[in-house]
Amino acid sequence: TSIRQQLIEALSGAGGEFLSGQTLAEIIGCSRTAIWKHIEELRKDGFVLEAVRNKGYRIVSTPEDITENDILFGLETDKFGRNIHYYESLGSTQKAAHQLAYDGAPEGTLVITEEQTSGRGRLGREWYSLSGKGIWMSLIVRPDLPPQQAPQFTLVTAVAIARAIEEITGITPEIKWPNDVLINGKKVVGILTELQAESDKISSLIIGIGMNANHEPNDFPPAVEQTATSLFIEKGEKIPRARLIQAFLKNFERYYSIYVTEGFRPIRILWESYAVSIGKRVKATTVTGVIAGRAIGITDEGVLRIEDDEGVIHNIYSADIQQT
Ligand code: BTX
Repeated sequence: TSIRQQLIEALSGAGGEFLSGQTLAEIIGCSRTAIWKHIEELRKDGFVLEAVRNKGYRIVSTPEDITENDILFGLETDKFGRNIHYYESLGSTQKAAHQLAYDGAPEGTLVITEEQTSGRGRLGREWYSLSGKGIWMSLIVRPDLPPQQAPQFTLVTAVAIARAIEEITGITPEIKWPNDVLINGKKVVGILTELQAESDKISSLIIGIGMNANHEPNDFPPAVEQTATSLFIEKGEKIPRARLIQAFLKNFERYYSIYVTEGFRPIRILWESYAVSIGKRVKATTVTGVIAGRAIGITDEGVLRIEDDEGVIHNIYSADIQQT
């Protein structure tokens, strides 16, 4: 076995305790410089390793780990992600979260899985959720708001995701109304917001997020290989998924609180700073037909505005958008 592999095994076997560079060098039978070099390599590959002088190294998480403890360690939120349901495999985290919400799970509850066997997108579409490569999760939110405001949460979520991706990878993604996050024009994240409502009040929102984190190019099925990408493909380095989840939860908590206290406007401004289609010609396919024109922005309600060639402004509540 390689030094790298032995190093991973030694650190993982230490059960979260520190091991000094000297000890590691002795166990593995190499120089301390070699240990140090491999520690740096592991960091680049998404391992989170804590180094403390006089104590040595300790493994905090591997790029593979997204269990409850991996997410809780270093999580900076008060509420979001504090209650985690982790599964190795699920049909859909949406389905599991709906049931939990129905049974009274508190706001901030997160359902997360390594793999989805029937991950879903909007309108019954499929969401490919390969095992171990992505972040497939659903968040339960219980805002004290009327159901009409539910779609705005897709935009709040998109902004929180864009920020988290920036923080973790240094790449600034683009947002495509209403629910796609793109890098270099390819889809890296999809968002699905579903509602449980009483007559005039949201009882819970189930916000589903699918992030392609560590996929390699041939991990995508032919149906999406031209249109999908992953953070690993774009960045060239493995993504520590737990860190990305933490960054998302922190940003979501922050923007959610801004939204609830100050309204949608500040979110709209942030959202527009990431938006790709604004100012461009687009084609919106809605359930009632196709509208072509220039996307001029979103309203304070989060509704997309398109000005057609006659100068008529259309408010788009739900559609698929293509840039033309
Ligand atoms: P959407 O309807 O906007 O996009 C779905 C479309 O995106 C598919 O028809 C396909 O063309 C493409 N697609 C499918 N899988 C991928 C992928 N992995 N990467 C890029 N493109 C893809 C978007 O719906 C909302 C997706 C939400 C997914 C999350 S995962 C956790 C939660 N559980 C669940 O079942 N869904 C949500």
